[in-house]
Amino acid sequence: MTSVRKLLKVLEGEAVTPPPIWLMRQAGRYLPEYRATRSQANGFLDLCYTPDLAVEVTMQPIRRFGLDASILFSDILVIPDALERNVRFVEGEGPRMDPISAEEIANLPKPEIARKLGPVFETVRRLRGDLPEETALLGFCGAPWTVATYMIAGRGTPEQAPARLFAMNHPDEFLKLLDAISELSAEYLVQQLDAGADALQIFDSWAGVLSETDFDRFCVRPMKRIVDLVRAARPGARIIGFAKGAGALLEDYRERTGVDCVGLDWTVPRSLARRIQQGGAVQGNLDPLLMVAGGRALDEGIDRVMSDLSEGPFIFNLGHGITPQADPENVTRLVERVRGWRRA
Ligand code: 1CP
Repeated sequence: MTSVRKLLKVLEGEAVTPPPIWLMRQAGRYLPEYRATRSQANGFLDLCYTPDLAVEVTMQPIRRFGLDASILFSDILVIPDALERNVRFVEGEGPRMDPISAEEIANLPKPEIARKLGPVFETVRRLRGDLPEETALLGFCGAPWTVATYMIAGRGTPEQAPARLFAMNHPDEFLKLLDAISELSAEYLVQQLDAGADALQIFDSWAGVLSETDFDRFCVRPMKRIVDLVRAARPGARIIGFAKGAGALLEDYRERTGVDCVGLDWTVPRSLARRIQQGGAVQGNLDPLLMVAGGRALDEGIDRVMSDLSEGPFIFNLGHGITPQADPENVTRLVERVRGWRRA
């Protein structure tokens, strides 16, 4: 099926000029209109679970910048929330939850996703109605490894020592936890597709702290399991896999996980990026700090990414989420430059 949505053409392996563009974390604190809507919610999770507000913040960057894709406003930590881990967001500190023990993993609840996360699916349904015809709508979830790091530590930690140590001390329970998250996440993604999401992204933000063996066991296999489960339920589902910091281990990530598109962070060398692109679509990989710096540094960064990757199937994005310090004017500048770009 050919689509008016450029991002979907790229996910089918087509090179589109100019490439579709969207930004990870495009709805967020760098936008004054986000901060205004956020202040109407009773905390961050309430924002995620109130369709009126979640639709509004999802639409904000689309209205302001006319991006080619919109990403559902939610968070990867709604899965631990569905698993009753007492998830909360502490102002100025980030997410917190009750650290899970090996004993608790044996007795994880089996939440009914349709009911627990019902408001998220309602948000997706409304968004597909409100978005412009040509704007793709992405659903998402966190990859099992990344979600597990928060469930074990109870918070974000710099190198995920608590989760890595837990996997060493309780290998069976740890794999069981990854399995439980995989199954729940696959169900969650299928329901996002049914509610109207055009494609999906799975965020493995902490893939970069693992050895090769652990990357295989904790990132690649669970990612493949989710991809297989989603495609068994909804054949042809389009999926972007983003394993941040995985470096050389990204070489055969597409083949080993089955994702349609490989997300690249800004540290991935161009030679590797181009080899990965030989196999299909890639997404990335501008340094997000350039959205703070702006000016000539930003222009040069954009030209570098375009010159490296714009000839093949490519989705322009940052190499990770946009930060609260970014200047919205730099996003306007970025979108204009990408859309007007010609090889010198
Ligand atoms: O107070 C606020 O407004 C909270 C800031 C915020 C926002 C805007 C959080 C807390 N989450 C989100 C939204 C969000 N998170 C989206 C949808 C919005 C969009 O992209 O436009 C998405 C896709 C995420 C995904 C997410 N949440 C990831 C994976 C991507 C990434 O950036 O690595 C991760 C690791 C999280 C956990 C999380 N949620 C929020 C924070 C501050 C964090 C990171 C905490 C940490 O590691 O310390």
